[in-house]
Amino acid sequence: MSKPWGFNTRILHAGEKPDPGTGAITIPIYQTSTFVFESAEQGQARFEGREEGYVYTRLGNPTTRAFELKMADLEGGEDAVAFSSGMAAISSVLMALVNAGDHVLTNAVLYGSTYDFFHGMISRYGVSVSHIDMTDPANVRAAITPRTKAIYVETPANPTMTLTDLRAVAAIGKEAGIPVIVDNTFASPVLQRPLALGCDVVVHSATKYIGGHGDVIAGVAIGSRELMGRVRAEFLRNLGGVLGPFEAWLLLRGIKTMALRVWRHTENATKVAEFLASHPMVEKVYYPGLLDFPQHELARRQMDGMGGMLSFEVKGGVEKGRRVMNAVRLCELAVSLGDTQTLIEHPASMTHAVVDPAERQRVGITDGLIRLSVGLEDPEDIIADLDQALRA
Ligand code: LCS
Repeated sequence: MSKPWGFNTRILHAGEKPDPGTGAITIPIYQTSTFVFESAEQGQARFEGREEGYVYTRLGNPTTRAFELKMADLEGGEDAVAFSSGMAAISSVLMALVNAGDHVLTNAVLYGSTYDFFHGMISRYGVSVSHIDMTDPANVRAAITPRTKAIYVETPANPTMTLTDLRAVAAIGKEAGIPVIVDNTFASPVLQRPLALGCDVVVHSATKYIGGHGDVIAGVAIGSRELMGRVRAEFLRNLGGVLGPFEAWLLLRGIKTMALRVWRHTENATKVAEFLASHPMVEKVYYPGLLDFPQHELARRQMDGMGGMLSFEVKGGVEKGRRVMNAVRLCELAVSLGDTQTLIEHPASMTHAVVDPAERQRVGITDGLIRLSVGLEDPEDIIADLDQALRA
């Protein structure tokens, strides 16, 4: 038997074949809402799942399917379901796993809307949530109750870069029979593959490093055939957060350079983090690649590289931070991340404004924290821009 393809080969070839009709090397954008049946019997057979084939784009589409198959392959899962956004993927997977009366555990630091989904929304449907410090995996075991039905982890966490030991939490989940869901957005499958570490489901905001060009909003979930089948048949079908074929095509285009981009983002972020760490106006830098990052050893164990995201605090707090964000000329003042360009933003007033201020303080999302998504520019230019902004 021949050796299985490497990751870089699979990025290009998994899930895609030249179009059988025309030989087109890139998959066509099947921009259609519905698919014509050859007979009434065939229509019935497709609805009953007795015959493979497409029915209606909310339930499946060939361009979207190619993206799903590629993501399943790259994350090492049995199947994947694509969504119209990362939030659609996260909410659909969670709703597939819990019922009224159940309990969910999450790590303390989460992307703002994810926090709001757990804290403000899912509780209205009778599901209780505990946000706990997962930097010590023992806290996870201690917080499990007989009603706990899901353990949800974001690592590295947005925006503090706090890590969770995925192998340890996966083992605890396995022992208790509770699925572990990991938001792998910050690392991308280039740098971290949670399923290989024993976790059960991966979710992504594909808006970020997967698309990579700042031109699409999308999400994807990867996991067992059984769970993904349920997620598709109930939550994609009935809640309807479906990815459009054009967006799927943009993702398939973006993903071809994902490894090249993510490694360059990592190289640039390392240089920027080292620069910031030595800058007299900077109080603290949060980047897993720095030797003094408290979880640096864990980062080296579970990630192949440290990624393009970092955050930092300037001396002089919120006011000085605001001056820095208003003084940048190259870095773009914008939320989102993983784009080609460097993006700078203020979590407390932007991405994490929905998080209760006391909770933000408790988990380290301070008012003076600035988040940087380091782009693909020449690193010297990013550094020069930050330097002039810090001195302004
Ligand atoms: N998970 C993480 C870790 C995220 O950072 C985001 C979005 C989402 C999920 C949701 O994905 P979406 O629905 O937007 O595709 N994070 C954003 C951020 O930090 N700035 O703007 C969006």
